[in-house]
Amino acid sequence: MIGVFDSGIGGLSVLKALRAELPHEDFVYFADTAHAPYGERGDAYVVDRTRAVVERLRAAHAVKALVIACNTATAAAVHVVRAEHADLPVVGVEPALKPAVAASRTGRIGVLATRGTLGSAKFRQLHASLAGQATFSLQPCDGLADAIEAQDADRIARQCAQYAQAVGPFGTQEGQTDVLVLGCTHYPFATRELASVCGPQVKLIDTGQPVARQTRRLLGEAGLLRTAGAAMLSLDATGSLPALRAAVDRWL
Ligand code: DGN
Repeated sequence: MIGVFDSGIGGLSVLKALRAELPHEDFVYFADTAHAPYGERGDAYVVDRTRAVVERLRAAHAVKALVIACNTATAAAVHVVRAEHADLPVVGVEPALKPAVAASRTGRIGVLATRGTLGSAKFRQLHASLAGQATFSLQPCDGLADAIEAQDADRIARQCAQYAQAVGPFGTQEGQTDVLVLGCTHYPFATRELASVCGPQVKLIDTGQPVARQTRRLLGEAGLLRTAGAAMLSLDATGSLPALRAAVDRWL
C-alpha cells in the first residue's frame, strides 16, 4: 500500500495521477483536515503535523512508500521524513518550475503557491537555479487552498481572478506570461476559474504526472512495483471522513 497525504483534499489531484500511472497499487489517502490549511502556518507547525501524520499512517497501514502530496509540507519537512523513515521510498512535490521553463516561449512564467512554499529555502534554491532561464512572477495565494477546501465558489472565483491577474499580462507575445505553474496541489481543482482569467493560450502546469512517474520509478528500483491485481483505495482523515469521501467522489 502507498500512503499519500496532504493537509486536505488538494493531494487528490496527485492521487488521480498516481492511480492512472500505477493501476495495480493499493493507496491510502490521508487528509489532515482538522489541522488544515498548512500554507500560512509556518515551518515548525508544518514539520510537527507532517511527522504526526506519517507516524499515524504507518501505525495504521502497511505502507511501502510515501507520497507527500503537498508542496508546503514537502518544502518544510521532506528532509525530516526521509531521515526518520529511511526504510521507505519518500516522494515529495515541488512547483513545476523546470517543466514550465521547457514549455514557455516568452520566458515569462507565473507561479501560484502558498506563502509557506514560496518562502521556503527549498523553493528559493529551485528558483535561484533557474533564474537565468526565465522570469518568474511569484504569487502567494493566501486563502485559496482554504476556499477550495470549503468549495466556496465565490471565494474561489474572486481569489483566482486576483492572484492570476497579479502574474499577468497573459499571452504569447514578448513580455507576456504564457505559462502558469500551479504550485499547490489544491489549485488544479480551480483550473476552470484560473483558465478563464489567463485565456486559452496559457499553459497551466501542475505536478501530478511527474510525481506519479517518479513514484513508479522509485518503486521499480526498490523492487516494490505491483504489475497485476485489483487495486484498493482507503481513506483516512483527522477531520470529517464523509467530507473526504464526498471530495473523492467529486474529483476522482
Ligand atoms: N495542498 C498544499 C500544497 O500543495 O501546498 C497546501 C494547502 C494548504 O494547506 N494551504
